[in-house]
Amino acid sequence: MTSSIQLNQKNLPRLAGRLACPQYDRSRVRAGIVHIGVGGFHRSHEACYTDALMNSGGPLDWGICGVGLREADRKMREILAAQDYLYALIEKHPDGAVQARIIGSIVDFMLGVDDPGAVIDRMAGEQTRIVSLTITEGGYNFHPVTGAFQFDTPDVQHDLAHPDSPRLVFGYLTAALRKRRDAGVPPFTVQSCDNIQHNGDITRRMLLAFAARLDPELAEWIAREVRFPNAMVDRITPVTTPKDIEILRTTFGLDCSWPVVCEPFRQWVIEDDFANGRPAWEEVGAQFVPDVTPYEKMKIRLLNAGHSVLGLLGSIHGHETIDGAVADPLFARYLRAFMDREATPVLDAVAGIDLAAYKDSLLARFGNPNIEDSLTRICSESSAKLPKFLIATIRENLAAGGDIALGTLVIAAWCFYSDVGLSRHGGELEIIDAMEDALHRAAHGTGDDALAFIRLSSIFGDLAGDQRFATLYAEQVRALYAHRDVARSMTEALAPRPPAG
Ligand code: CS2
Repeated sequence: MTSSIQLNQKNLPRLAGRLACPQYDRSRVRAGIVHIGVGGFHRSHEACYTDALMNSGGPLDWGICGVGLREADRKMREILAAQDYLYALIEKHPDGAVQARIIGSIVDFMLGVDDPGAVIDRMAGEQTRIVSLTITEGGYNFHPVTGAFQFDTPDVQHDLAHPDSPRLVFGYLTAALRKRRDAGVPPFTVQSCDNIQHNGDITRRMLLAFAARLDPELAEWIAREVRFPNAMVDRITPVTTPKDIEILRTTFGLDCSWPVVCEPFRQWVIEDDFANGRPAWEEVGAQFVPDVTPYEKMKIRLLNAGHSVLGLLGSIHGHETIDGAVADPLFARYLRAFMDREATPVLDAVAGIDLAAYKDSLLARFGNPNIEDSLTRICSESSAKLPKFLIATIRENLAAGGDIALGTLVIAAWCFYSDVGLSRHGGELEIIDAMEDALHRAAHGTGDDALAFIRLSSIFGDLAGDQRFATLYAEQVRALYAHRDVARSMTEALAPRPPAG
């Protein structure tokens, strides 16, 4: 390849000979969607489906205006703005094949931290018919145990005091919906794309709790008029590395400062419950169903929990990536046993889905050696993920007298990870978690009180009071601290146990 070409709108005709580019006239695209939280996942998923739909000749009024609410989103905005909001999507196949294409569905990007009023106006404008969200599991602001909206945080207090210049998503949604109601404009649909079971219902409940504090009448209007479809979203999207930018340059002759990398697989199952129109995403592979419950539970309790199982146990064993962990026969066996013995018994049957085949496919996807999904990414924000991904399964098995040994060891590993923070080889483990201090403090008490970590009630609720769980956990955490050998602990947890009494 001679020299690489900078990614921007003007250069698209020259780039078209090097890789797939948008086939539609981007100057005619109107942003019917405002998306809050433009990270890797949005760019590999919703933005990609939407680009595919416009490529296939679909209408151009469902483009995306990206929105970042935090200062940390500035870098993404600046990079995308310099590229006319274009970016490259790199699909990495298990056999080493790499495909890249340019995604053109994002056509604007606004930063709430710069001008909250402008973002609210954009959301309130008639052209916006969907506001979609990837704000991470922690962004929904519910208490992990009680599920209640948490009012006692500085940001929420700020938003209640300054409803026209909010910081959090619920402040923005409330302000924009108020404007629409007052102007007689029909509301937008609020579409969550995060890994939370009943993500639409939770968004609705949180928004209503917040809005009711500000204006009970508005909350009633929202409850009546706004739709919040539940959805299951899926595409493994590792963190982009400098190597990926280099691949684009050397293989495709493209300069893109922040491409997104993902696996070939993608899935999106959505409840068809939109108030103000929607793109025909089913034409490009999304599934619309009346009830997404069984799909989302299956995905969260198998895929996301499976990631956490490999992430926490694997990190302290010294693995660095998901594929590295599943290439280790003990970890592959452990993951499959966790899915079969503990996760599957508490799942509901999904019509038309063969769970055994689904689990096989997960092992194959995790094994894709080119994705190199780092365990640091997987373990980040475990305090927001584990209650939904894994602790829920343990609770349901406790209630049903099911097996819990494999899941419980993951909690013991999480304690060790949060306290000692070292892998078997002495490598320092990076802990990225909004609750990092609390986790560390609780875990650090383990030497004096084996149950110290699980007494962290904001995560575990009253689980420390469950005799069967507490006894097993104490035994496992003590053994882990004594031998510092997670493989030995895993082998023990895999051994058949007498049935729960
Ligand atoms: C991962 C997810 O960090 C995590 O929790 O399990 O980001 C996962 O890769 C996606 O949900 C895949 O769809």
